[in-house]
Amino acid sequence: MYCLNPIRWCAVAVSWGCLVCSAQSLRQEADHAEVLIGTAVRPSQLSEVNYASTLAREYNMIEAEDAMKWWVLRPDRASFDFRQGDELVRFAESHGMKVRGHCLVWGRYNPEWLTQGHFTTDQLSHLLHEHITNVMKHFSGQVFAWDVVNEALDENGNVRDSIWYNQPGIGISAKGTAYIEQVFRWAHEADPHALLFYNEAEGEGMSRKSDAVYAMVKDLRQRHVPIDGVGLQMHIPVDLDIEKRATELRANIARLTALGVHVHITELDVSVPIDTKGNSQAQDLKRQADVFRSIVRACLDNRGCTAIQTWGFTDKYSWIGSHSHGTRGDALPFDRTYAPKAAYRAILQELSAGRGSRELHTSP
Ligand code: 9MR
Repeated sequence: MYCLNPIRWCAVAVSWGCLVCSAQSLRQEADHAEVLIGTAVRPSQLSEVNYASTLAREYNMIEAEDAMKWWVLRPDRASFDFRQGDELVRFAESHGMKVRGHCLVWGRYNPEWLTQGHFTTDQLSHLLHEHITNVMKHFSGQVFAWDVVNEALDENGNVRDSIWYNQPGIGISAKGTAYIEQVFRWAHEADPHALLFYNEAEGEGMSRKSDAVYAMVKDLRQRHVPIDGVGLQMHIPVDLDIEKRATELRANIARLTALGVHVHITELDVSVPIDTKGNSQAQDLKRQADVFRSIVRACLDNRGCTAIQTWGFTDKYSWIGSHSHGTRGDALPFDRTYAPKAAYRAILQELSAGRGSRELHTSP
């Protein structure tokens, strides 16, 4: 009963005598289901008509894929360059979208002047406090939620070595997660209205890493450290046991939300193998749709899971191609010509089925 273009879906359904005729876009269904549906965005693509129109039609939330990271915001020690971030905020405001901020503290992809600067712990502490304060104040009232800390734990659940933790760190390296606690406190001071998230990779199911995230968030909440949510990234390959993954994801979402924090699915993509001609297989894309369906359903079934975001939306632009040296890709809901894929239709159906009594906890 679907036609490929969701805009035309209603008209086709009516002409076929369909009585249930409502879904036109992901964002319309997400609004009804009271969940945020988002995507990472690259400001350089906003001038492309298909990119901008698909984005505005389908999503009610965007996040800067890179535009709010240190390496873009901080060309040197003295300057802040907010131009790309501001462009995203303007786009969001003119299309009634929310903006997630990503990310204030990450041990990787920092500018060379910072990593090679031989700063002391006192200097690093000052630099990080200043960065968090200036960036959050700049986007205050525009960015409703921030990934304050990104990927701070390793696969065993230990705190990763990093410039902020112990190389040389901001001065509290012997105390495990104490530096994470400190930056959440600074973030809350800078913008008391923003929701503050810890964002982690490969810790979506049940594992030593997700156990450590859970234990850390539990400890922080018990001591009233201002943390409001956990971001589950979900960069996953299609070839996995869907049932097992979904069951574990549900269990992890359940234990995290029981602590009183939001869960956002923050960076979902489901990569499939790509052949030497750059093509993927139909059966993989069908299976990919089932994976998207199971994840969206797992989120919607828990009202503390308040946002579902993919890491990009068109297979034309994704980090996976270069990361996998062309061996994997096609991981997103729209193909390279912006046609909706089976994955899109699976998400749309689940959002449509998820309409109901969910609450939004996304102020301001
Ligand atoms: O997709 C992002 C890519 O364009 C950047 O080069 C890279 C380094 O900044 O970051 C990628 O996004 C990452 C995200 O910020 C954190 N989780 C993993 C994402 C994919 O690597």
